[in-house]
Amino acid sequence: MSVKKEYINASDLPGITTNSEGISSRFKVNDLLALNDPTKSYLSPLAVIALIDLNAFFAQVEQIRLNLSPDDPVVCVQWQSLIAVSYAARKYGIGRMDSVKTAKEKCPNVILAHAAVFKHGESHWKYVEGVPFQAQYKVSLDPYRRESRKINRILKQHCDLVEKASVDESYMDFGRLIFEKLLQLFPNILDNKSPDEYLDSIPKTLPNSLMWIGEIIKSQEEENEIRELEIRNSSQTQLGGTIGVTDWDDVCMIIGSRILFDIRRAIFEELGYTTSAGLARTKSSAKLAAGFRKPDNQTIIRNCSIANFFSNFQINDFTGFGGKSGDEVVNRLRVGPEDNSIKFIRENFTLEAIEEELHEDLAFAKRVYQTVRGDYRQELINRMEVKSMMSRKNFLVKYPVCNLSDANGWLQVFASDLYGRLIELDDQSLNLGLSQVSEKDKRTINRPRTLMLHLNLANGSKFSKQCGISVMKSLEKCQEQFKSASERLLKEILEANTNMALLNNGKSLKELINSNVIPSTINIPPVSAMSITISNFVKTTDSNLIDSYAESKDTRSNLKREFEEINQEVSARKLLKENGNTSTSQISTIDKEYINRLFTDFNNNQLSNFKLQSPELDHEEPQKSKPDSEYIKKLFDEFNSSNELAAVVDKRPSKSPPPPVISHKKKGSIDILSSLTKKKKSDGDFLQELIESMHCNLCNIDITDALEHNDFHLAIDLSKRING
Ligand code: DCP
Ligand code: CA
Repeated sequence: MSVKKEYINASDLPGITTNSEGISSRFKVNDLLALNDPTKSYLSPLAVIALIDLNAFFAQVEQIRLNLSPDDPVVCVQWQSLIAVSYAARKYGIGRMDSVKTAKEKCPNVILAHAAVFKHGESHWKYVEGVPFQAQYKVSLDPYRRESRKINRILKQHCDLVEKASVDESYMDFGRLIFEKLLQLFPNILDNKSPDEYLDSIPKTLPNSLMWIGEIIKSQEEENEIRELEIRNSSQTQLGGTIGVTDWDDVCMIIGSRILFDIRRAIFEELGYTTSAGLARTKSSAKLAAGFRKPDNQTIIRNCSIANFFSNFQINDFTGFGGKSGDEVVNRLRVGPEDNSIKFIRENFTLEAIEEELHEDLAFAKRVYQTVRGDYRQELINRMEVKSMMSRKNFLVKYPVCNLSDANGWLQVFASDLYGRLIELDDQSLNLGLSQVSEKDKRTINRPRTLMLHLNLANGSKFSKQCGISVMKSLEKCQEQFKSASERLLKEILEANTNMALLNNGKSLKELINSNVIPSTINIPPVSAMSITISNFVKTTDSNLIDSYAESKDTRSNLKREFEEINQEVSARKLLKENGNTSTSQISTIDKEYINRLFTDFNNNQLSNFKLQSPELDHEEPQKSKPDSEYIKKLFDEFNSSNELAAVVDKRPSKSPPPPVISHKKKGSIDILSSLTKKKKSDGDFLQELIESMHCNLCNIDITDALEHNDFHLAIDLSKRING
């Protein structure tokens, strides 16, 4: 039933008459109680699982964004291809296989809405007029993910157990909602009964608040009955009549059909999207049901109608049987070309017989047996198991990437794209509605530990290189790390595998970088495709993660390398100044702003340290020395304020008088820089001393993390060199 239609007020109708006469219930008290337990409800014979699927999802998002009507023939476009086709456009025979050109031929008024895009070098996607130039842009799916999150939020407001199956599909387990409603409508249902006892049969007439909503699939017997009635010229109504309600499983489905409609209606009213949905005992049946009457409808499969409903499908239509595995089952179980594979297997094979045929995989054999009966029970998973994420672009043959700056610009785009997808992953992990998951588990987040860069050159050679990356809570920091790590890998691949000197007047990549040549003038062999893949995800609770540049050896060495690069920048800057060149435009990437950001991040970490230490948030967080953190925070405050002044000074016109001397020392504050003028031991000795004594003589404080404190001094040293 369409969410745009008002449903008939069930209270105005007579209660549904059931066919329970003389039939005792097949269900036990335990089956009903299981509904109230999210870890068991999917196994109950009374289970009610829904699947909601958005209609022509990307096209609907674009239609609503552009303030168009559902009757406008909108298609969502990526370059010259269609990625989603609205139902209004489908009326013209347009499908996903069409191109922009053929779609226009079929419907000259077709509305082409191009997906949002990242521009080369930018970290934010945007919508652009017309079709963007493919060589300069990469499509972003962020807007659809964002809408998907809004939809899922609504689902979770209504239902405690939601599994997001794809960008526009979610399963829901209605167990608790149905249990509650059953007890409300039938308050005596559990009276004086032990868990192993059978439930009473359902009443002859159901309360008149209960009515079926949607397309209720009939059983074979019901269809036969209809045919007979038609022959006798009787009229049929969609309500009651031939839709048998014989036991509590049917009552559960009636209640579920209303819950499902209310959720679909909420999505429509709050966001404007129409959906198609299915309701059945298992996920796989609900999935088939959702696709049965599209768009804007819901299909309900009572247990008695499973077999009849399945006659519309073949085994290959079930999730997991689509490819070779479905064909294998058909071949191994000798399904004839004329047979309906589901019916054939159900009627000709016992479980033992299937196990015999598929003996090398007994679990799969059992799955086949259960699937053809609509009884393959799968638990709803409330989070996606991510193994890896890739962001990639194939460059047009005419426009390969030919210089380092161009390549780095795409790495920026990939890093931003992955960042957007990690936000979505966090959102899923942190907003779980699963009541069986403990509060602590609900805060589990996923972070990648490995980054791999793939590089395809136009001459056909392919290279890839990976590196470890630090696990950090801040996704912004992850994004920065993706960018810096992939840029580094790119340089390493180029250095090791290509003859950069040949393309750059005899200079190696190292020489070019060291002499601060502008990256856009550093030629690289033409690149035809490039991607970043993040993988090796680790699960951790968000409170366990305190980002720190001293967190791992990896980060520490990254930091050191970055500092070295900064040093090179500084020397170059000095050199330029000494040579009377005041222009800083040749000095690339890492500069004071970057260092400032490092410091700000460090500062924020210190703050988040404090927050995470609050007992109500996490008792297990190892306690850090508060005075130490406070002291370090103070130092950074001072650094920041002095640096702000320095930044102002830097912006002066080139001919203005020299800047006033700025004192870093504030009244009552600790003089960091003067403390650092005390001769510090060599870095290695200093760290060793910190580790042994857990005390810093320079700051005169006890420390809890020697590595972190050492890096703090590294940073201060650096700041002194840059600002001093
Ligand atoms: N999608 C895509 N490329 C594909 C398949 C899908 O980009 N090959 C995107 C666009 C779709 C969205 O995923 O809008 C959801 O995919 P569906 O298969 O659910 O298709 P639609 O939602 O577009 O249509 P339907 O109403 O048939 O579900
Ligand atoms: Ca869809």
